[in-house]
Amino acid sequence: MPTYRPPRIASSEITPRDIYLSRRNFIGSAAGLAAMGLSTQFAEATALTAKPGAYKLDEKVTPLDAVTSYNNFYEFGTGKSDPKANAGDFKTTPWTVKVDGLVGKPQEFGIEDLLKYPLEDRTYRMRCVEGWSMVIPWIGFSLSTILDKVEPLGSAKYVAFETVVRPEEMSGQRGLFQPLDWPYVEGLRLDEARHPLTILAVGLYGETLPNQNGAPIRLVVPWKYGFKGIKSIVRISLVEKQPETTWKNSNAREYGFYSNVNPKVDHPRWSQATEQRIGEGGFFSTQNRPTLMFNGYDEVASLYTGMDLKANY
Ligand SMILES: Nc1nc2c(c(=O)[nH]1)N[C@H]1C(S)=C(S)[C@@H](COP(=O)(O)O)O[C@H]1N2
Ligand SMILES: [Mo]
Repeated sequence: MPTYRPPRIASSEITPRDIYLSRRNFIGSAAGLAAMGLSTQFAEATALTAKPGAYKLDEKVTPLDAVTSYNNFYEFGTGKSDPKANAGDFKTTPWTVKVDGLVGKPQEFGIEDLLKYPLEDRTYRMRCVEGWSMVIPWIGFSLSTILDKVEPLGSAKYVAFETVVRPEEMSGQRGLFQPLDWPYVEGLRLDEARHPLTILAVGLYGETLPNQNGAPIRLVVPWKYGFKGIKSIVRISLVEKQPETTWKNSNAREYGFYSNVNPKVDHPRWSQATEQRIGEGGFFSTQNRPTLMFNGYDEVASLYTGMDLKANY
């Protein structure tokens, strides 16, 4: 695992959230922000209106600061603080998501249209395969909303996802050391993709996604390890065979296709029985909670009836 380095904080990032929010209300323009010495990226954060989701969680949400400063997004570097430090100039408009493959009506969706979908607040427990967890108030809509629009054919059995490749803007995609093959790819079985818990997130904490969290649109599958939640998606394809996935390609012994959170199946190099909830007891406290089967989302168990979840890790 990459070791933790203290965040390199740009001056544009030290504006407290409340000041930023109040300024945003009366400074409409990027020019105005630039005049105040603030990065224009702040001009792009937009408030989103979401109705309360069906999935309320009675757990303390992770502080916004931790959600946006302790990330995995290897396109911007392998350190936890790299995404926040390096994703500021990533351009998330214009943006389109192509949905193709085994569908009756392939379509390209503009992000501006996707942001108009009826959005829901989906506060989910999230668990990284590395052993840390957060509770994140996502804003998004069911992935099945989009799947319905393109009309999957009977032959479609899986959904494949792809992240943008843009070395000009993504520092982790430049240089000699390439930690992963690009594009970052992920996949779900069609029934997992259609499960009502599976969402495409476009925001968190009431606003559009920060770049480091996968702007402008990313997958969230709360009963699976965090790496299934592919960020900055440009393509979704309906396919017949189990698609390739980045971490399985990188190390198939350690990372499988399913990657359901499972306290009984250890990672070859560490236990998965417990986890460290970020923001509780400090970043460096020992793992402080038992990990729950399916991350506590028992309602997905029926998707795996009759499957050996040790063999299908
Ligand atoms: N494209 C892309 N998506 C990605 C990753 C990545 O490196 N690249 N990291 C994954 C991992 S390991 C985790 S734990 C989550 C972290 O999401 P968060 O930063 O929003 O908490 O993003 C996932 N999605
Ligand atoms: Mo992760």
